[in-house]
Amino acid sequence: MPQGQTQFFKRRSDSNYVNFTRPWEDYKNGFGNFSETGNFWTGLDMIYHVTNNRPHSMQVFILFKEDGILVRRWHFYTGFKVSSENYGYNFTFSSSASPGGNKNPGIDGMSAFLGARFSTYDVDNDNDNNTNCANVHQSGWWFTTCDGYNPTGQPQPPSVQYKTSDPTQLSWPHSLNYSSISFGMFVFAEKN
Ligand SMILES: [Ca+2]
Repeated sequence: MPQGQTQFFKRRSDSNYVNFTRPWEDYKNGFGNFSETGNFWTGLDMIYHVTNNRPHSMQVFILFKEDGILVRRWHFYTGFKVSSENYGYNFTFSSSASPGGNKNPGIDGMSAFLGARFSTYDVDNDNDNNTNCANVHQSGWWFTTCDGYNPTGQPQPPSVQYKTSDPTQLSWPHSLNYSSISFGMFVFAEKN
């Protein structure tokens, strides 16, 4: 891993199952298997400190199975910063872009969550007054409404090609509505 790079989180379907239906304290402090291939969440406090210490960019990667072929797609965010717990760990960024080079472009899914406070099943900060969307999605995220995407949700096995209406399913926007097999984020220090 290049210097100054921090894995934020990764969720993938494999036998190394890690539960993401977790309380606030776990999303704050981190959990899971931090090996190279693991399922883990680094912790919002850590990402807050890292991204406020110096400017960072953030990369999202999503693995889809598209007509039988595994395709990893990317989207990039510059000036990515997570606020402290007092502000619900809401995040900002200065710009977003598709990757250059040989990386496949992915759709910007983060803008929909801009300004939202983080939510878990025991801390409801979403915009739905009647429902805890983290409970509906069985995960933790900067949820706004309960019918949106669920990046920390349950990954689908490669045999499931298209996204269903199951709100617990890992999901990220795709123009052809493919289901997500794996999702991850990492942050890295920007060059001065
Ligand atoms: Ca709610």
